[in-house]
Amino acid sequence: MTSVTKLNNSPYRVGMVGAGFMAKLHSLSMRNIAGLMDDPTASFELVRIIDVHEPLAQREAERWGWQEYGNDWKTVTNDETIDIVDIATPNDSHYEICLEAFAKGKHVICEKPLSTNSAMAEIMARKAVASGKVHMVNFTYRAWPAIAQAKKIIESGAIGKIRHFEGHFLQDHNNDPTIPLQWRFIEAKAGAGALGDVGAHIIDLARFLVGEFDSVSATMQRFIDERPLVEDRSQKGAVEVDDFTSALVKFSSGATGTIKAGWALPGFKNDVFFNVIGDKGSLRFSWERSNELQYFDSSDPAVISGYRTILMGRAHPGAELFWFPDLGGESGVGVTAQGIGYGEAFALSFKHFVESLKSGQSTAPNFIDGLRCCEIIDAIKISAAEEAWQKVHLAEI
Ligand code: SOE
Repeated sequence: MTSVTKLNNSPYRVGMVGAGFMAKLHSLSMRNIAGLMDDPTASFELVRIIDVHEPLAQREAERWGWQEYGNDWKTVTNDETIDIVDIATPNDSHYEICLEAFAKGKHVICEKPLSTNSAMAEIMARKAVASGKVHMVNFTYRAWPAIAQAKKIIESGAIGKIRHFEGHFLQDHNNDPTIPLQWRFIEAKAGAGALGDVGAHIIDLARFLVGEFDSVSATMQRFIDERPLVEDRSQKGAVEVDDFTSALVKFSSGATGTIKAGWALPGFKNDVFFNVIGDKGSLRFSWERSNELQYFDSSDPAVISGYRTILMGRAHPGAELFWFPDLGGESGVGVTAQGIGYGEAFALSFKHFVESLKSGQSTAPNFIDGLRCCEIIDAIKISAAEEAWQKVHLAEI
């Protein structure tokens, strides 16, 4: 006898605002995370997607199975049946949408950077905390297995007291001067250029792995001053933001660091890189070999002293969601490492979000982390403008 049963689960109902590139990655993650986590309670219902350019919203709805699309984000925040507002719009619009979402009792996930400046981010973080709802800023890379494993090794004390953090996030795509003057090049809309777009991630990772920033000394450069206008490519308009920012860092712990953020540096396709150097060992990571973590242990005998490469697989945080099953061996050594990539990174970020939703605690990178990142970006901008060390102001939340 055949049988067909209708599933009776109650997924989290999501409304997404912003149907650009990030919508693809968020949709992919939300559609797949319950299956990957093997947890039916981790499922999302893609209710409505909004974009001011409605055809974009329609396109994503048709491709990813959003039930409805539109052009007014208030149809998401005002909808009582929606649990979660997912925001992936230009940075200057995060503030208004987030505040309205919290006012209407929604959980919120917001793309980075949280806002264009720390004054607005502070208000957003206060509202998020006061709302009692789950809030997350999508600092994707924290959940990445090699990076989560690096954090575990640091916490275990294996590399000892951290002396120095060297980190960068470098890309080269914006070295193409024919790329038009979209919102990321306008300061009022983006807050910062490479510093806000990719620098936000390396700042977050520096905080995640080492701790709070005390002060910064920075330089900012722009390589391409004008770009074709989006509306009329025969005309040009001024780029207002950085193409490359580098900063010396003093952490509150006494450790020092360097961070660099660039998006017009030939040869760097998408390199999230760090080297965390402690007094007993070191850790090294590069997105160009993103399934590997390099670990150096000073206590190794001299004849085998050197970095070892740990290939990420089922034994490492998050990687166990993917591909080959646990075969039940007891040693834990016979695990597979088939490899994962950028799409899976977002799925892992949504795993963090689901865990927060289920516990009711905003344990994943939250709006306070988003605020701290904006405070550091502001300090870097001031330091570069004044050509002086700048203390990072940490608002009390
Ligand atoms: C584009 O520079 C971009 O997609 C960023 O916006 C992301 O945050 C980063 O993960 C990769 O590069």
